[in-house]
Amino acid sequence: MARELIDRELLAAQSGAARAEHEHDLAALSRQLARRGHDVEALLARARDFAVAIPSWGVGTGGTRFGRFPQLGEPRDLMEKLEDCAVVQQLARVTPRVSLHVPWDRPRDPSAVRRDAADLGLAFDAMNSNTFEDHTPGQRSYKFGSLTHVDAAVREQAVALNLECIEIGRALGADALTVWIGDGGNFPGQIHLRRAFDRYVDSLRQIAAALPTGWRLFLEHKLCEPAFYSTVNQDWGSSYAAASAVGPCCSCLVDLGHHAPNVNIELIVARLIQLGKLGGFHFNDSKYGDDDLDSGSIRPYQLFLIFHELVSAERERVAGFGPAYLLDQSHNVTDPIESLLLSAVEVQRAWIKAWLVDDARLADCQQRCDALGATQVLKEAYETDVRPLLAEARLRAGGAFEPLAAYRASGWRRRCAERRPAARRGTTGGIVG
Ligand SMILES: [Mn+2]
Repeated sequence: MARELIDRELLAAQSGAARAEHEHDLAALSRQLARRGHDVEALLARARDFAVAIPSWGVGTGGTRFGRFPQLGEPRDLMEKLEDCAVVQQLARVTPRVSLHVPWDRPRDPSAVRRDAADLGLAFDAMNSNTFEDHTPGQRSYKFGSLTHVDAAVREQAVALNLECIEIGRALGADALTVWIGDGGNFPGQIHLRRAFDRYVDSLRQIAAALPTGWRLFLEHKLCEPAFYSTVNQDWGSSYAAASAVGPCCSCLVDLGHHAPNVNIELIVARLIQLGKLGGFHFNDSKYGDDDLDSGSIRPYQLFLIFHELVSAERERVAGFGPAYLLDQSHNVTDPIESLLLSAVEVQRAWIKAWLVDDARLADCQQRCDALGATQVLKEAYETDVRPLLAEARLRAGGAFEPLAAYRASGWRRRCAERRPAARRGTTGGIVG
């Protein structure tokens, strides 16, 4: 039984007060879904089985290059970050795993961290290597690249950090490594576009060779930033080419904020599924670029359409399909726990709604070239209010009826402000790939 940081009595009081209305709403939704051929118990099982990981950097206040506005009670070290992750998991019951970023969170004793996390009901998701900034004085600089640097010694150092991530991840019980590099050029001619990509693949092969059996290597592409003229892995095509060259253990990770405005991301998702190279997701939302806004805060329909592709692959039991899900957001003006609670539920909502799509009717509309009929099938699923279903799934799992309200009532942040008085060091968070 996991150690719970929020008082159970508080959750029980909240759900108790709402019980009668909730049961009424759930019964109405069940009847509506039954008319459409859906079994609520089966959907509750889907909701229960869905999980999205939390990044260790996500519980600290983020920022931009203009500044950061830390809040009271921020986590100051890995253990405190795990506590905040555990609060999110206790209330929303969608986020049982944490993804670590090295060296921002380099556990001195990974086995002890694993035990502490398990005590809080948490396990570990994909490891993330950071070779997009310099962290150790005296080390070779990543200013002009890491895995693709022209200097072999810099590449070796960057590969070595990834191998360290794998070792830490083994001890933590993780089974994947995500590689995002900031490598690229700020000027035409600065880097040799083809040679840099060759060096990227070569370095990745060295990392892949060190992967334990069953581990996966995810490549994260990004259109631009920090290199603003060209990036080595800039799009899903480059990512696919690199993953294919590295081998079966390697696949592509889609971060929703890493595309040009108006790009059809669900189409990219479909292509990568088709090609057997969809490894995972970094969920967030964006208006202009890599904004790292909260998932579903601006374009919830896009999120649903992406999940429609994912659920479609799941229904068809596409071989080897099993993407890893992570929230990758920067919480600049909110309490990160509040953002993570709402975002986790938002992603779970998109997942459940995608299961409401009437696949047979959609296929029939497509066959008859009925464009409006087809799009209405999707809208019908998307417009279904599944809040009672998600609340029921949370309640059955021991979570909160309304996670945000429960969190605010718990006074967790206020207590943290007392228990975590002065930051020993700047909490890491903010701009991540
Ligand atoms: Mn990302």
